Order: sequence, then structure tokens, then C-alpha cells
Amino acid sequence: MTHTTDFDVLIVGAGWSGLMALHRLRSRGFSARVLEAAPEVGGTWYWNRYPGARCDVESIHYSYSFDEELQQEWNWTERYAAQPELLSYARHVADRFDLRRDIQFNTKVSSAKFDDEASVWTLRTEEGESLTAKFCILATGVLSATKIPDLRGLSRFQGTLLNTFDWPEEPVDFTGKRVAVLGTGSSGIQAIPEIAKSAEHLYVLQRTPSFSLPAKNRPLQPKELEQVKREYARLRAAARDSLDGLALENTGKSAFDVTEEERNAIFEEVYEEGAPFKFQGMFIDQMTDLKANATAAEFVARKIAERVKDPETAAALTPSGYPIATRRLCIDTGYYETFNRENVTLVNLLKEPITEVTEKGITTAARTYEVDYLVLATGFDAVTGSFTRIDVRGVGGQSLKEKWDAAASSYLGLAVNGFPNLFTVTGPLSPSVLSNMMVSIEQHVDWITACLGYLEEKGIDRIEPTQEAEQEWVRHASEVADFTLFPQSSSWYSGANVEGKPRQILPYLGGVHNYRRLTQEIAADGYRGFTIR
Ligand code: FAD
Ligand code: N01
Repeated sequence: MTHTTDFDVLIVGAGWSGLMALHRLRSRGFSARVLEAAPEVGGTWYWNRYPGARCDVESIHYSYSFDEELQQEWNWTERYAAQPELLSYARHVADRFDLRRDIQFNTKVSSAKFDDEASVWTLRTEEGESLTAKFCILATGVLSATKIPDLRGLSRFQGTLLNTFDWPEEPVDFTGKRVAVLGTGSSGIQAIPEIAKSAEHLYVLQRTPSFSLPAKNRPLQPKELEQVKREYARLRAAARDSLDGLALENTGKSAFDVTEEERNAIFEEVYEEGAPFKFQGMFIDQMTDLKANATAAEFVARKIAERVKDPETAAALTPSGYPIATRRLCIDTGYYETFNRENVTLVNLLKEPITEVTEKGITTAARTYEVDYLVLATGFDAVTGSFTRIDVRGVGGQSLKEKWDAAASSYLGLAVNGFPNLFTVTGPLSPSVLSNMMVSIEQHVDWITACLGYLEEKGIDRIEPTQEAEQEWVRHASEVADFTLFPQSSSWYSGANVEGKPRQILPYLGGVHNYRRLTQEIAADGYRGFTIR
């Protein structure tokens, strides 16, 4: 018997994933509502308003392709769009497709429970509301569950505590202020040069150095935009059919098929181009062979030494002990040069670990740094965190968090055994963060929409991956990861940045193109690996 629900589908999150899911589902005649914790659309680009925030996939590719008029009418102004422009784009999309009428803002979902008998999902919110739907889509983001470090005394700090993820809406004026930034991943590396411009003094608290390449950001010229728009159909198709959703050129050779001189010339050209993802894939063995990888790492290390005047600071900024790009390769605008400024000090936490935070600042094993502002750029409980922070309960009251306590498991990163009629957009073990996210998000949303359409046409109420299919996918994803160098480093890609989190490479590394073909085949084969009834 079919039970009445408030909506056909409840979607959690109004970032790129939730916005497109709402549009697609509504277009197919489903009733849907989006529940969003923020007061605005945009997800990542609503929250991360810190100075310097911008994308690292070129704007023209980090944008929706699902609507021809949308991609023709929107004019990106910079090669790598800054956060305000990305947020404007999200707002434009919401208005253009009249999405806001089905989005409930300031609504944080605290639990999602499946009634096995009725086949109904009930979502409860922190605001005390309860809503039901036949299907639930978690579009909660892979980098949206912020991670606050467990530093002794943090709550005692009397200055202003800021977090890159949840930056104030009004710009922060650091003029004449002493500031400390904790964290030198992508967020810290983007914020540090901007904060240094106005702060009286900036202390950069670095534990693990990152590899960073110059962004070479620049305004986009109307002529190039026109050309891109003329060629969009071809460019988008190539991106969808590529390893990482970016269709980048590479040499097609091993790093050792060329001489050292030739190799460095190739690295130089791509470095100067400001193309980090191209850089990491220039040679086909760069991410699978340690020696090949080391050639790229050594090249970047030489660049750091050229960019930073003080050799001791340059050495402290130079990563070692992990293969380049197995932690997210960063892109920067003047990051290393920032350390040539008089008002900037690098604090090497490997030499002087933080002992506590006091009312006045940060104390390390060496000294106390008194500051007015402490900026946390300390990252995320990535890929799984936004899902497990909701109390998701499936068949028999099984908790998703508990299921994933030992290791995250899913079928295709789209669905989880024991949790019927639940979908995760760019969930664990899908290409997600190791691809152009826009390409992966569009692919997931279209796959889920087609799946729901299929179920409706066939009069089917329920879909759930089998345990066998899920186990086989987890095994396959791990086997593919083991073929690469990614398991050789500790990073959020593997859950290593969160205490107690199981270690496993969370994105699927088999390639966007292969993954797309496989998921299409599975659908065409009547949703192979799923139980439908
Ligand atoms: P999000 O944008 O994270 O949106 C999820 C939404 O769900 C949020 O609005 C959140 O408030 C909401 N939500 C979560 N939990 C709940 C809940 N319990 N109840 C209600 N609402 C909830 N990727 C790239 O491919 N290229 C880039 O250049 C790039 N740059 C990035 C820069 C930064 C600073 C960060 C943090 C990430 C970047 N990423 C990039 C990854 C980025 O997260 C994705 O590209 C994309 O924006 C994700 O969209 P989404 O809709 O899936 O998730
Ligand atoms: O987070 P991170 P992020 N004591 O996890 C340090 C995307 N993104 O927000 O490595 C001391 O990378 C931590 O040090 P360590 C992108 O995918 C993209 O910067 O644990 N230090 C590290 O230096 C990116 O990868 C852009 O030793 C502590 C930092 O905090 C992802 O989001 C911009 C600590 C966290 O780095 C996450 O980036 C921004 C502690 N207790 C984000 N705890 C673009 O450029 C943490 N750290 C597009």
C-alpha cells in the first residue's frame, strides 16, 4: 500500500547539488522540497566567504552545463572566479529557475528515519519540524562539515575567533591587528596573502606544508568567452568523457620517457600556465610511481626556494614525506611571496607544537604569540561528515554513522545497503572531490532523477543496493586506490585528519569517464546490484 507523504522527494542542501536536483525533479513532475541550514543558496560558496576564496577549477568549467541558455547567458569575469561571483551565480540559478519557492532556508536537518513498513522517510529539523517523503536525497556536500581542532584552552581565547568555513557576512578589517592563521591547506593558502596585506602582523601556524602552484588568475576577455561559448558543446562532452571531468592534455608518456631537461621544460610550461590539475597529470605515471612523482615534487620544491627569500623559511615551507598531489594540490596568488613580507612570520608547528590557547593568543613549545584574531583554516570532516552528522536511520533503525564507523561503504557513492530510497550526491566512493565537482554533481543528479523516473514508470516503490553489490564496489574502489600513490599520505582524502575516523581513500579513483559508463550500464540493465520492489 502506498502511503501519503508531504513530498515525493526531500532534498537536504541547496548548494550546486541540491539546486540542480530540485530543478530536475520538478521538471519531471515530482514534488520536492529542499531543506537548507543556511539563509541562502550556494552551499560551499555561501559559507566560505573568507578573503581570497575562489575556485581552483576554471570558472568556465566549474559551472552548470545542463541548460544551454544558462551557460550562454552567464559571463564569468575571471579565470578562477572568486567567492562573491560564485555566490551570485548560485543566486542567479535559483532565481532563473524559480527554485526559491521550494527551498526552506534556516532549516537544519537533525535526523532522517526510514519507516520500513510504510517505505517513508521522515526528516526532523533542529527547528522542530517534521516532514515526510518517499525518497530522500542528501545533497549535503563533501566539504561542508567543518572541523574545529581540539586545542586546549580554545574557548578561553578573548580575541576574535574566525573560521574560514563560516566567515562573517561583513568584511573583517584586520588593519592594525595581530592575526594568527592556523592551517595551511587550500583555505589557509588562499586567505593568508589577503590577510597579510592589512594585518599589523600575521603569524602563519603551519604543521604540514602543502604543495602550491601559482593560480595565474586573470580577467577573462570577452573574445575568449565568446569562443568558449561557441565550443561549449564539445568542451562539456570532453569533460564528461575524461578521467577527472576536466579533459586536460597530458604528454601520454612516463616521466622517464623524456630527458630531465625535457621533463623540467614541460613542468615549467604547465607551472607558468597556472593549471594545477594539468600539472599533476602531465606524465601518466606521476600518481602511480614514486620516482616519477618525485620529479614533480622536486620541481615545485625548487620553485618554492626561488619564491621565498629566506632559505630557512623556504625549507620549512617545502613539503616532504608524502607524494605530491596525494594531499590536495593547492593553488595560490602570492602565497610563498607573502613570507618575504616584514609583517609575516611562519611558525613551524613541527618544531614548536601548540601547547594551548590562552586568553591572549597561542602558546607553543617555544613561546606565546599574542593576537587579536585567531583564524581557523583547519578543514573538514570530509566526504562522510555531512551525512553522519545527521542521525540517519535505515531498516531496523540501523544508524548510518554506526554502519560507517569501521569504514564508509556505499554502492557507487550513490546509495547504501540498509537505507532504501536514500541517495547521496557525490557520496563516498564516487569520483567526487578528485574530479571537477560540477561534472560529478550533474552526473549524479541526472542518474538519480532518471532512476526515480524509472521507478515511477514501473510503479516501483522501493530501491536499495544489495549487500553483495555494495561490498564488491567497496572492494573495487579500494583496489583501484591501491594502484595509486594516494594511500601513501595522510590527508582528508583518507579520513586521516579526523581522529578516530577509519582510514580509506574516500573518492573513487577509477575515472569520471569509466564511472559514468558503468553507472549508465547499471541503469540500462534494470539497476543491476539494486533490489527494486
Ligand atoms: P555544498 O556546496 O557543500 O552544499 C551543501 C549544503 O548542504 C550546504 O549549503 C549546507 O549548509 C547544507 N547542509 C548540510 N548539512 C545540512 C543539514 N543537516 N541540514 C540542512 N542543510 C544542510 N570543487 C571543485 O570541483 N572545484 C573547485 O574549485 C572547488 N573549490 C572549493 C573551494 C572551497 C573553499 C571548498 C570548501 C570546496 C571547493 N570545492 C571545489 C568543492 C565544493 O564543495 C564542490 O565543488 C561543490 O560546491 C559542492 O556542492 P554541493 O551542493 O554538493 O555541496
Ligand atoms: O582544509 P585542509 P582546507 N593543529 O584539511 C591544519 C577544498 N578547498 O579547508 O595537515 C595544527 O586541506 C592542517 O594541518 P595538518 C579543497 O578540496 C579548495 O584548507 O593536519 N594544524 C592543514 O594544514 C581542499 O583540499 C579551495 O598537519 C591543524 C589545515 O589545517 C579542501 O577544500 C580552497 C590542526 C587544514 O587543511 C579542504 O581545504 C579551499 C591542528 N590541530 C578549500 N588541525 C580552492 O582553492 C588542522 N590543521 C579551490
